[in-house]
Amino acid sequence: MTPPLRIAGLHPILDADWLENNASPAIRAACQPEAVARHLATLPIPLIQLRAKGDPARALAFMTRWLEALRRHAPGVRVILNDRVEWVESLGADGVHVGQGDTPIPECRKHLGRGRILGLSTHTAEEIRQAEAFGVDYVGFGPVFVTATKSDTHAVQGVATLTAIAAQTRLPVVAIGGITLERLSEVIPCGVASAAMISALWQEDWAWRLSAACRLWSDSARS
Ligand code: TZP
Ligand code: MG
Repeated sequence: MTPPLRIAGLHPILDADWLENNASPAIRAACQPEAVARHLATLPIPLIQLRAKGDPARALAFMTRWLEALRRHAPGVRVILNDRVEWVESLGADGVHVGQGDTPIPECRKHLGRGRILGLSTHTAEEIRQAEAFGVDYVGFGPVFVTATKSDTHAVQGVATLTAIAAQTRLPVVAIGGITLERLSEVIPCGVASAAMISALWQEDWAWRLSAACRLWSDSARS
């Protein structure tokens, strides 16, 4: 039987550009797959996304390395790939997250079958309506705040738009873009299922940051 789709909570993205190029040497040294995977296994994190733009050989090496560590040390965490739907089967990933200009959704679904997760980046209410018709499992929406991690982003949406979008759609919404631990406290009350984070998570003290972000989610669920 297909396991129920659990995506609620923190949605960490392991981004090759950040982890291998942009972060400081100290951060790069600190963010090692085995240690990260072991810590993830102790947290209520349902899924993690691997993102590697550019050179396919480098992207494949990055995704393979992280997937191996995650499968070995955090087998309960589902792993989805950004863009690379064609590698989901061969790498044994749990799904894919695509953007508006990537492999079309019907084609992705054909690759994935029903049991795997399919997420789509959206930036407008119209794109979300289309996503509902396509039958994706969740929509990413953003950038909520200014971000330096992705240069070709759409206009900043803000929390008021995020709240309106989350109220309008039956799909789980994953907020993304410029979300720090402080801002996570503003994003969670917007009615989103999840929040994706890159640069504010993967710092030297990533273990503390992951735990703190999870605490914010669980505190909000209790209140
Ligand atoms: N898509 C929209 S904004 C963004 C992506 C991949 C980057 C998010 O990174 P950060 O560091 O959490 O702002
Ligand atoms: Mg993409």
